[in-house]
Amino acid sequence: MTAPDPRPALAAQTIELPSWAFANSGTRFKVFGQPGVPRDPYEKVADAAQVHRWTGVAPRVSLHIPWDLVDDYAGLRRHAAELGVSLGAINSNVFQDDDYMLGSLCNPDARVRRKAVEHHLRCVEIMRETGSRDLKIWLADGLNYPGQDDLRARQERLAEGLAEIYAALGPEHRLILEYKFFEPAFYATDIPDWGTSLLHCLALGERAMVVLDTGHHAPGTNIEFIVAQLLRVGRLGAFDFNSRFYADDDLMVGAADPFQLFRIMNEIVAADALRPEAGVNFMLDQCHNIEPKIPAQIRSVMNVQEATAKALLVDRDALRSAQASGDVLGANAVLMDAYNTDVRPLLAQLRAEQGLEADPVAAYARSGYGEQVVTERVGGVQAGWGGVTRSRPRPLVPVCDARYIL
Ligand code: LRH
Ligand code: MN
Repeated sequence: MTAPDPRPALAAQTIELPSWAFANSGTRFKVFGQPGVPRDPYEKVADAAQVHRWTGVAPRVSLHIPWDLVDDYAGLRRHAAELGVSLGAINSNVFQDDDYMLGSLCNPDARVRRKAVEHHLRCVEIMRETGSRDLKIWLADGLNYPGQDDLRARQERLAEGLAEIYAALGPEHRLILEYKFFEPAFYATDIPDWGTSLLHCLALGERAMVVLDTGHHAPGTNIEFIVAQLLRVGRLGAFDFNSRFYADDDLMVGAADPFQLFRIMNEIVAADALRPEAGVNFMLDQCHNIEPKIPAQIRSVMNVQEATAKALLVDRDALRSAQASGDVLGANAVLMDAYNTDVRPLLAQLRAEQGLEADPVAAYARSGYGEQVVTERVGGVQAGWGGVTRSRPRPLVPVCDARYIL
């Protein structure tokens, strides 16, 4: 009783990268700039394409509006295609405008709620230009003090706003709703947990799905249980993968708790939800505050691949019979055997079969792309969580071994 060859499933796996991971990011204490950081969405997409170039499994880049505002989304889409990638989920942003101090879709002020709905309708228009399937909504909405607002009334306002946004989607689109148990609100968050997100998704319709960000749970939460439950009801739309030691640290996925990532991917494989047709969008949502961003994204993609490979090596027949016979230690041992398997040689072999270098991080370092963009990206304003960058597309001249002169 052995597990099937995991390579076909691994070769079919895709991981979507966040444009904002390539820009400057930080904490309330400091945002450190780094040399060569992109100055606009075109350069962010070019950096993301490097991750796909060396891993072969990161063909999509999700955008965040207005961080990735451009005049010509069809042009950005073409730019991405020329680099071998496509544009993924469109993330709305109703958490940085002064009007949203007391909330966006949940705000007591109808004018502000209107503004927030309009922003989402604009994001839906952008999805049509970028060819994106998912509208990803995370709301910072919440309260800092008991009594500040009516908890139930806010849910009614939220449902009303989401319904108008959902109605604007095309049949090819999905609304994916992210929850987070706290921050920036410190007393109550309007979408704090998977249950609240699921309730709103069920009320909206079948193309409304839950986003599970692995950094958005109270310490000690059994995240793989939530994964199993959402898959059971067919409402797990996407992951925002990252890892954390304390709060929403947005560290590299698998860095803080590789065993948790394995347990999550084990539920995915057990539910046969790794297949692209199963509709779960595996995305990263990370910030590389002090580490070089492109290698960190490459490492993160490799961490997901390793956890997935281990999950695919679980001997499901042996597990089922141990579980059925109440063999507690036996069942746990089946899982631990897979987890303790060194899958790096298998993944190196898979990359070789895909015409890729065995070690993507080393291959990227040898490419010289990192040094090249440092010399080229002189002047302009480095991108970050702040201001809007509008820029014209620049002529693209490919040279040998995949490096591009902008
Ligand atoms: C909120 C969040 C959300 C994004 C943002 C970049 O914490 O996880 O997914 O909009 O980070
Ligand atoms: Mn997230």
